[in-house]
Amino acid sequence: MDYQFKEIEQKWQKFWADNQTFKAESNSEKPKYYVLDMFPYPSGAGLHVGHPLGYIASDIFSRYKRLKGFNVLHPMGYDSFGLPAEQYAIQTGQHPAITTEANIATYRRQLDQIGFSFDWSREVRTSEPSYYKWTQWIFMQLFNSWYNIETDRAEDITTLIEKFNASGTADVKAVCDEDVKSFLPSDWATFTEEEKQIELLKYRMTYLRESTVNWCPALGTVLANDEVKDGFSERGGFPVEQKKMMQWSMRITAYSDRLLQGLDTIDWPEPIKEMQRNWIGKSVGASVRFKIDDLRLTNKTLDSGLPTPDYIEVFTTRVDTIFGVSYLVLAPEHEWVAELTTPEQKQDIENYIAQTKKKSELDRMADTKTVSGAFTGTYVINPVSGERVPLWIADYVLAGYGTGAVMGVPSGDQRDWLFATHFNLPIIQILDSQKEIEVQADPTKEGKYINSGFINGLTYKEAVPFLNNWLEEKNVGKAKVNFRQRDAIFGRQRYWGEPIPVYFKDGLPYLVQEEELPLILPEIDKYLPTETGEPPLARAENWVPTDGGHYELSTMPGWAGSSWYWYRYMDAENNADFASKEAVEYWKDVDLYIGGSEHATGHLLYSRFWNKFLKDLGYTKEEEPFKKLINQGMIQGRSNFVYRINDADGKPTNTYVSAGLKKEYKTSALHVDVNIVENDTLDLNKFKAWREEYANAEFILEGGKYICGVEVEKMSKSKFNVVNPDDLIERYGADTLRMYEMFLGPLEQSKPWNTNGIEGVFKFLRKFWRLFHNEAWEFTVSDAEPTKAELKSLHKIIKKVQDDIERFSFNTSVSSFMIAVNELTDLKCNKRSILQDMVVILSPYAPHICEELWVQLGNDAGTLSYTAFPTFNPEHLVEDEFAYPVSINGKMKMNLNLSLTLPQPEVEAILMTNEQFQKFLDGKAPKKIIFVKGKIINVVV
Ligand code: ANZ
Repeated sequence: MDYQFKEIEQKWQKFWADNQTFKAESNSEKPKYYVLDMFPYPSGAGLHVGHPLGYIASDIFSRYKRLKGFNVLHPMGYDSFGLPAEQYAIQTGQHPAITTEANIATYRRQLDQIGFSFDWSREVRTSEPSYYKWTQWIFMQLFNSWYNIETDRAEDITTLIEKFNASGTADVKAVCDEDVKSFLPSDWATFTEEEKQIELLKYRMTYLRESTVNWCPALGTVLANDEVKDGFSERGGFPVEQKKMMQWSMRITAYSDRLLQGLDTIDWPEPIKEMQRNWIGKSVGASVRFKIDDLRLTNKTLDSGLPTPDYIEVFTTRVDTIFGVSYLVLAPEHEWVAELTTPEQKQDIENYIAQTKKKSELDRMADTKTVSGAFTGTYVINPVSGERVPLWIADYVLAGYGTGAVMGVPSGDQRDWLFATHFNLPIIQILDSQKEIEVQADPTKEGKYINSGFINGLTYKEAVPFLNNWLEEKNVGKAKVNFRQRDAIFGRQRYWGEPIPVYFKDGLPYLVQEEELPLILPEIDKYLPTETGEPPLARAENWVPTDGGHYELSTMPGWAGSSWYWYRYMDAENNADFASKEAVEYWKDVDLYIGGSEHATGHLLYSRFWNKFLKDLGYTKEEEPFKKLINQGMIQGRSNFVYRINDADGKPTNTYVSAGLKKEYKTSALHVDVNIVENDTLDLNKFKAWREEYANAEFILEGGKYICGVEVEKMSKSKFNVVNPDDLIERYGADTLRMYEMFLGPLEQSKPWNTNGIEGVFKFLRKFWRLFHNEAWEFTVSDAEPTKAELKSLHKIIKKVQDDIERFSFNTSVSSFMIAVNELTDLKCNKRSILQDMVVILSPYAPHICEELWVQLGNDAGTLSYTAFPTFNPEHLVEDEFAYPVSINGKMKMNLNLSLTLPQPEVEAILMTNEQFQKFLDGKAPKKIIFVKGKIINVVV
């Protein structure tokens, strides 16, 4: 029979499903291998050809590893909470669960068609209560934990309470809020339960904090930064305000250092590691306190309830420049600005603050040229030099970084230099090697300090530790490490997410009882905030905690469910645990993770954080969750265009000119649906039928054809360049699609989709099928011994594919398969022993056709998934003949083809009977014949 891909593919997909062929064993003697794909958000649009790229690669690897004797876990699921389903619900009233269910069904159908070897018995959906029960459970563990700096790990909150009982805050070293109290054990004993809870909340790994959010009153919701453009909502264009709200936060900063260190132990793409390093942003420097001079405001408390400040603390990475400080700057939002402004300067400062409110933080960071600021009227004292310097505010200082205050060193920093020059502030030269003011000086290359009091004559390396010690001794500062990373906000005022398992009583948060989990997302009538601006969950009726009070109304953010899902796959059905101890011990971590790079500082950072946390509490084993990561490139769209001719007035006509002739006309390029174009040739009838406006279109053709223009763009509906895998599978089959997607180029590279070459891959598979069939398409293989040439072809491809897959170079194997099949076709090879091994080698790429041939070869029991990958034998690649250069008295005379197995006496015998050689000898007898096997024959006469 000819290659009937449709029947074959359906048959094997059914076989795999019926027999649960890819179900990973929970207990196995085999070594484990865990291959994970980033699970998809099931959107309404379904899959396009770009989506499966990574899945195909991971599937090839999984199938290969099974053949190599591993117990492979290769699961799939859905990240099914999220905004699109909720937006759709708002517009249509359709419950997001229903939309989600329908979308998942489409995804599943599409995934099944591609023939993935997923273990569907372990499927997870983050929006299912049986799953989010454990997301909520992890939240509870976080709430019940604190970070102990001494042990450098998260611990149960009870160990903190024990410390409070035993010695108060004296030996507590924690990552916690800044406003924690200092107290003695006797104080703690007198705290009311409420006071204790307030204090403990400042230490918990998840805690409530007032944070600024983008609030859009018209939409009644909080928006993410990327949903806001220039102060307006991206959707609808409504004004967005900054609003302070109490929000749940995750103390990810406790792990900043471990998140950095871990990067050195994992095999991830360097750019992703670098993005995480920058995001965490570790800076080694010092904090220094500048005393406020002329303190007019004694014995007063600020509106915020804090006592009047008597110093400003700055964070600097260049404490060595402290003698060059000529002013201090606060961020305009700094909490003490109003208090520290003198009456004379009040107007200036207020005007300036009003002006900066218009700029976003990003704009402020990006702008390195504009100089602006205002003087508070107040002065501070440099603790090291004793100099009195003015205190300014300026928007180049960000409130959220360091201490929100900097010391201005015009001779050390470009920005400070601009600022000082603009406002006529002194510039103090501090290094002897500076001929003029050298901005952004590299301290390690610079000379010795001058005008710098007691560090005069020291170098940078000497000055920094010296100053740090000095500051600490005098209690005016100390060495400090600062991180750019902030704690992560953990909550949004939306419906379609995990309810946070917390209720409030008397204004304080309490966890629900563990037995109450999952705390089910309640039904509501409308998916919008209430009229008073409360989140949608406020609409839920009869949703009241057993203890009274009210439940938390925000839900978890999109990243909650995906921050631990790889553990659930290890033991997806467990009702008593997020995964059993045994399962976690066996599967440990993900060996290979494939997914997009857009998750660099989101999912991939949060997952590492939760992983470390779960390990600290002893629930899991590994410090890092994903040993190796590969980012697959984006598949871009390949758009096609038609060229509509415009008349002399620029008005559109109804005539379309082929791309090669368009220069002669005035035209407009219009996107045309790539599905009615083949090899860049437009199907004219389909075009006319495509849209009403083209029904009467006329064409100017070249060579009888209409050739379309081409451009590479993002794959998107609006560009009519979306290629759907379903159509290609219908036409060529999944095996062709799988191989073709790999053939497009290196996995990590972004590349345009181009269907033009798919035919070639299809032909290859048909040619492969042909090897097993005679002219009449009857299955015929021979049991004869393979020839040397056949064995050589086979072993070449065994080695190549093995090496390629181990290097994750999937594209290069495809062309090697083609070469091998061509060679075997030329050799007219239909030997069972060769073809059977070929079937196994090709099966990770094109599993359906290979399964079918495997059975036809007589392996009646079915699937080849667990057979062994053929062993490479280098002997078959060894060349058995060699063209020996023959030289006489050191001069090369001729070549002689000889078997490499021949020993010297035989070589000599053959040589002496060779006519050509006899001619060169010219009657002389050789005195000596030097023979080096596989290299040379040297004759001395
Ligand atoms: C004095 C100085 C002299 C500085 C010098 C630099 C060079 P990174 O590496 O990013 O941590 N800074 C501190 N807090 C700031 C804030 N909230 N907004 C804007 N700038 C801030 O850089 C830390 C340096 O950035 C600090 O060291 C401080 O300027 C500034 F020759 O202090 B430096």
